[in-house]
Amino acid sequence: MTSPDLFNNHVAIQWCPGCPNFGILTAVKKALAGLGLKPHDVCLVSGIGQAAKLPHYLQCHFFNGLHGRAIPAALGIHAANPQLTTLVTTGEGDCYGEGGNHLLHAFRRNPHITVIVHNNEIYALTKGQGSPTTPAGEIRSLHVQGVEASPLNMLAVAVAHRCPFVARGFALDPDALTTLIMEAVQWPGLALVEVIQPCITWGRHPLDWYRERVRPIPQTHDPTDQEAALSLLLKEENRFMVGCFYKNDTRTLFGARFRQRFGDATLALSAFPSPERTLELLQEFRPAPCT
Ligand SMILES: Cc1ncc(C[n+]2csc(CCOP(=O)(O)OP(=O)(O)O)c2C)c(N)n1
Ligand code: SF4
Repeated sequence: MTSPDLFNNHVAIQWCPGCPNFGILTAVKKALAGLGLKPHDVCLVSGIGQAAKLPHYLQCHFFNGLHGRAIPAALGIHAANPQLTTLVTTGEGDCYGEGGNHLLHAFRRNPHITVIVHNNEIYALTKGQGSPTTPAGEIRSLHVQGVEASPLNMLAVAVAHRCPFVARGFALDPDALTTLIMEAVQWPGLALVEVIQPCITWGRHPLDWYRERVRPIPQTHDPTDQEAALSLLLKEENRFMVGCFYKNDTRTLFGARFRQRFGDATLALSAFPSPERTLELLQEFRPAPCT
């Protein structure tokens, strides 16, 4: 165990005061420290959005990419250096909307990375438009007659595709979320942790509305039972149920297949060219001068 304070940095936080994203930030720091990790062991990857700002507020490696493109970047980072603990922090707009395709294919590839999805059911950064999880009928700035499409149930999709670890947490319960993230990071394979993250600025309900609805998965649930996990997730009344729905450690890892093909050494540690060779390589990409 290390100290969560090791992950503190001095960047001014741009979230609204009191935003539940602060609870997720606390949980991520505590989980990394609880696993005995130090900042140089960790790489956080994100796209664009309020959730995607989380890596700015931690002392560790990070890559802030384009909207929706965190997963391919994380996959590349993990392939290049599997010794890094790689996590994606993202909003449901970023990850289920613009980047939904990448998440679906990550279910197939099964890299050992953890994807934490802050689900506030809207695009918060761009001022509260409907997102892939907004309840149908909810009126939003661009959906003046209510959202027509039905919300995406990505945890059910994940279980259907045997994503190795599928869980839901609550941003207002950072202790339980810390435990979930610790287990997710350690789990061999892709881990999807969706977090109920109310938005206090553009959301429709006060925080107590969520506190009254969030409840744990029944203790009798067996998370190794795929059909039982799906059956819980397919019930609309369980959309505020938190805990681990599904676990599976039998699938081949992306990293194992990658190493089988390219050898044991990691790209980052063995294949780094010298600075001189790097300049030569870059030169090859320079456009020829116009004639
Ligand atoms: C290619 C592209 N499309 C759209 C945008 C505008 N945009 C920025 S963030 C965002 C949505 C963020 O929503 P979400 O991922 O749910 O995160 P939140 O802000 O709610 O935490 C959108 C549509 C963009 N930056 N780039
Ligand atoms: S707009 Fe919503 S999600 Fe964004 S920082 Fe404010 S409360 Fe949090």
